[in-house]
Amino acid sequence: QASPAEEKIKTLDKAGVLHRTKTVDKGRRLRKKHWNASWTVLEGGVLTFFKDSKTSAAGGLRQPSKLSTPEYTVELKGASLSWAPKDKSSKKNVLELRSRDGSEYLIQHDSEAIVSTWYKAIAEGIEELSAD
Ligand code: I3S
Repeated sequence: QASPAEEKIKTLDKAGVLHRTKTVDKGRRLRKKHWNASWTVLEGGVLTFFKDSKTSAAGGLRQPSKLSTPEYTVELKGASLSWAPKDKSSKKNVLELRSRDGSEYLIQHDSEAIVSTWYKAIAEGIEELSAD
């Protein structure tokens, strides 16, 4: 039987296409940003960025195709999330996610509504996983 925390985490599950780039790899700042549109899945407190955005909506939360390989996975436990400061990117609606292992990602979408929904789900996931 799932615990209340596990049940709460499930309600936060989410998938969609976002722009993202990795800026720090385990404490080491990367020299260049490479923004990519990426199929992104939040499931069970883990955020997965797939290599590309080619997806079938029918795939739902699941990995849409065996050809689509996860590029980065971020465990929300011990992570932190904020709106990125202006000096991190000239783009609008940018989130900054720091993982427990010291990696950082920028996450962006031109729609503020879409980014806000992700912000909420990720922030609540972090909170839920840090409570115990
Ligand atoms: O931090 P930077 O260098 O201003 O980031 C920009 C670069 O990654 C740029 O790539 P090129 O150096 O190949 O042009 C990207 O095209 C820009 O999108 C990056 O800046 P923003 O402000 O969009 O994150």
